[in-house]
Amino acid sequence: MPCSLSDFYVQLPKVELHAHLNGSLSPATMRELVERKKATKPELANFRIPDSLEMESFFPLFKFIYQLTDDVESVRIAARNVIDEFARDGVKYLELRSTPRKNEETGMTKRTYLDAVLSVIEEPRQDIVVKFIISIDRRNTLEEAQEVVDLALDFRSRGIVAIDLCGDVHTGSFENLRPAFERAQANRFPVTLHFNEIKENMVEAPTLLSIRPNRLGHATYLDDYCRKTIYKENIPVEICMTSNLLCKTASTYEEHHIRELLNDKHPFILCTDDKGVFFSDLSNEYKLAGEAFKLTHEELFEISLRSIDAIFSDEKTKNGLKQQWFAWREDFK
Ligand code: 6MZ
Repeated sequence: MPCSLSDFYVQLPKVELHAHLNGSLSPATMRELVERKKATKPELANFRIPDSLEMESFFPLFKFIYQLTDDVESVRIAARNVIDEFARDGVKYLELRSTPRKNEETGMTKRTYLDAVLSVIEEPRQDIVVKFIISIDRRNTLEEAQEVVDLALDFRSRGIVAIDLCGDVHTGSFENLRPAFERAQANRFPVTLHFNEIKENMVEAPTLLSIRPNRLGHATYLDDYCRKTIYKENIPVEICMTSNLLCKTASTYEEHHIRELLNDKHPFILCTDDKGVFFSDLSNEYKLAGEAFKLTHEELFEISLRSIDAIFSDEKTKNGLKQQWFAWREDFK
């Protein structure tokens, strides 16, 4: 596919399937929210996202970010800005994810948090389709995880399409939370799990795979058993290259574990993870993958097109998106 445009990566229609709401706040949104909070929390103005991270320093960052989104109006602003930014970056279908949070001072409950995000997702727009994945945090107790499933059931008709397991890779255990995931599955919710993001997580891989997840996040470290199972069950992998590089679970883009998936033609989806914290939009992730693996524009188009098969939506939505992709390719020739 010839391309004379320098912004091919932005123009390329894309789907984003692994984006944490609070990790996706751009610097501009953070500034806007700091401004809203300046009367009550002036110290927030001094915070800067560091440009060098480790897994250990990554999760504590959210202690700061969560102070910016501790009331429903801020959550609404955050969600709207994040969706606008993805749309401007050429994302046509987005599955945004988040763990509902409460704050006693502002009166925000998990329910009003979720309502705030979903009310933004429901705003009619032509440029992007947005769905929501509700996240269970590894730090959650089983009771809290079941509360997330209750919320998913109550709010299902407002665009909740799946359940996710996320959170600090050094804490918690999936085994404790398993009954909540099984209940979600019994209620026909697909499941995506953060999987083997660090080597130490590999011990729980057989348990995670035993619930037959529909997608996996990262899947950075794969032993023979994991690779065979994932390939046999054809489980798509949500790939977040910059996130892995900055958190130092991949040493270079060229050596990123997407290389094996590409060679083995296993389905994967390029995603951002936390575009605000990692300063990388989805168009940039496509550019980085293209450069690292010498992919042509046609190959990148195919990667984007194939990602549609992994979305948590019905065949009609998938077919509609594919038509949109083909129409774009015709225009672009
Ligand atoms: C695991 C991650 C993550 O839910 O408050 N999160 N969990 N691995 C990662 N890789 C780097 N990046 C983000 O968004 C922020 C939350 O998403 C999870 C963490 O639980 C973080 O607190 P929400 O919108």
